[in-house]
Amino acid sequence: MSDLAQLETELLGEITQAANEEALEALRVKALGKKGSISGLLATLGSLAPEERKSFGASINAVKDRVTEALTARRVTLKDAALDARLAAERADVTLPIRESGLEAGRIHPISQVMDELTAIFADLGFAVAEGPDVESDDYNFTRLNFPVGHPAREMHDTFFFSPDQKGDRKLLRTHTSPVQVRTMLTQKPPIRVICPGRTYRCDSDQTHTPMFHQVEGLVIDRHANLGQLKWVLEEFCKAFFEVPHVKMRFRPSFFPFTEPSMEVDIQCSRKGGEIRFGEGEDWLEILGCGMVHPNVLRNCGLDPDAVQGYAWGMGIDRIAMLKYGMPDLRPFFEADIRWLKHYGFRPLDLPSLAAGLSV
Ligand code: 2NM
Repeated sequence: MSDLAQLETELLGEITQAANEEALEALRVKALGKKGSISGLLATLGSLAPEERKSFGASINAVKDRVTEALTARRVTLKDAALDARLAAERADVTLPIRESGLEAGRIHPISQVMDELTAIFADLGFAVAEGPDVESDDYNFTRLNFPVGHPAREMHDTFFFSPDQKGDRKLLRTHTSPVQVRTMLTQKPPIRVICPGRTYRCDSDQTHTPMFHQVEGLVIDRHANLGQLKWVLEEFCKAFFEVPHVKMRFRPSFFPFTEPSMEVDIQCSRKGGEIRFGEGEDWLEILGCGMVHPNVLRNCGLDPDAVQGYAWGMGIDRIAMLKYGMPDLRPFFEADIRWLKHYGFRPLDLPSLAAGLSV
């Protein structure tokens, strides 16, 4: 076998054996690169006699073509094999369960849930939701609500005051959501039907009180708004909220500066084995305060007590959330403990509605 034929056999053999694209590239350089074996043979042509040069040159070029062809063919084979290997390694198992999404892992806080439930119930009764700022003026939080300056009822609210501004005005954190009702009466024309859920603040902290808590208050202003309607609204609310067909309620005389007459309302319940049930039993539980809006409040809010009257009520959201969902302690509400929220929280897409059920 001639040297040329032997070189060709060797190269073609090595090319078929090349294990990967890098090895193949090394072979290409070894044969066809500047210092490669075939390039070396071509460089010797110059020293040959013309007729010899012609036939040997043709033979070398033929070998060069076949080696190039073999390189190309092997490269295609290796590329295909590499792709097959990658596809096999990266194969997705479409039968695996999907990863839990944030929507599944997240929970709605019981206070948000109860606010959504309240809103659904009162919206069904024709009430709109009104909101206002947490930072209020003394005027809206107290004076217009018939808390006279220097009246002891002001001190009972344990108010958080801000430092006075240049004009000597002292802002405060609202101690109830009633200033939202003041704002509503000042800007809307009767008939008015609103509920005002939101954050409220009092400088009080123990087993049953947190300095920030949540209230919902309701207000109806109309020509003939009366106590009979108030009782009906509150009974309908309690039945819907506690999800029972009947409730018994007890209205006891009380005092609030902004209502006259004023009442505290108890709901009948049973307490067996540490569990509270509504609509049965012999025990009473206080759940809210209410009354007819005081004529002074109506006047202070631009309304004529001889033309319209109103009823209003207020209750603690945190407290009714604890009652409804059997949460024994108030403090975890504000501790952001993910384990507590997993236990007591609600799923984000289970929105409360009267048609689908308030709490699923
Ligand atoms: C309560 C109890 C009774 C009340 C009164 C008013 C307003 F602005 F109309 F005068 N808002 N909220 C009210 C009445 C609140 O909470 C225990």
